[in-house]
Amino acid sequence: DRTEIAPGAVHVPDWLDGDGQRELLRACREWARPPAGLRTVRTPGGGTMTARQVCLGWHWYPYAYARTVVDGDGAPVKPFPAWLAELGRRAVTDALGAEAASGAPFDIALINFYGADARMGMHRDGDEKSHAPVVSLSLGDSCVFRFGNTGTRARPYTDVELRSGDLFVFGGPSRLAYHGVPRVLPGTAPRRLGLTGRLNVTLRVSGFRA
Ligand code: MD3
Ligand code: FE
Repeated sequence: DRTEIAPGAVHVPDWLDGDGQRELLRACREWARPPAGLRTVRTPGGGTMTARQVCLGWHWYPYAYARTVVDGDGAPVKPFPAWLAELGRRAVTDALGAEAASGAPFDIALINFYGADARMGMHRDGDEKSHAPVVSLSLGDSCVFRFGNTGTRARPYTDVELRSGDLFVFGGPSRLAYHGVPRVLPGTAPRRLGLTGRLNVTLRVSGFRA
């Protein structure tokens, strides 16, 4: 089951089965531990993001990448594991086909944790040098995901409910589209998963030199 909500933007509900979700959650819990663990992101304007984040491979801070947690404990960013690159390649193959998955391997993961009141405002992801597709995997509570336009932050939007286990891939003309998470739907996580709140794992290709 695969729905293209815009050119290059493909939603695959229930892509990860229960065991796959539990495995990824277990890994996220390890990555969240210090050093270089889960942190609150502060924006240059003095705001704080309500979703907390941990990075693998390259450390994102508003609005650039570094190899150390320059806006936190200063530790080296955690390594990006080979199995996660393989998972990402399978995801792109299933959503967009083998050709779209044939480029440089994924080398960045940004993992966002959303409590019941967390949101993410409309933004574009333009800090990577590569325009390769971005993979998004959702765990725990469902959310309303808002997909907009490339040229403007404004309407029209397409709102999609993302549930635990769902895959979304953003490639081609959708790679630089505005998007956000206007709300989390508390209490909607699968009981068996044992997660309160929502986790989103995005996999990206940096295009940076190692
Ligand atoms: C469309 N994350 O990490 S995932 C982000 O649920 C981010 O945590 C949201 O936006 C989240 O930057 C949305 C869906 C997503 C991720 C990356 C994209 C959509 C995207 C990059 C380009 C276009
Ligand atoms: Fe984003």
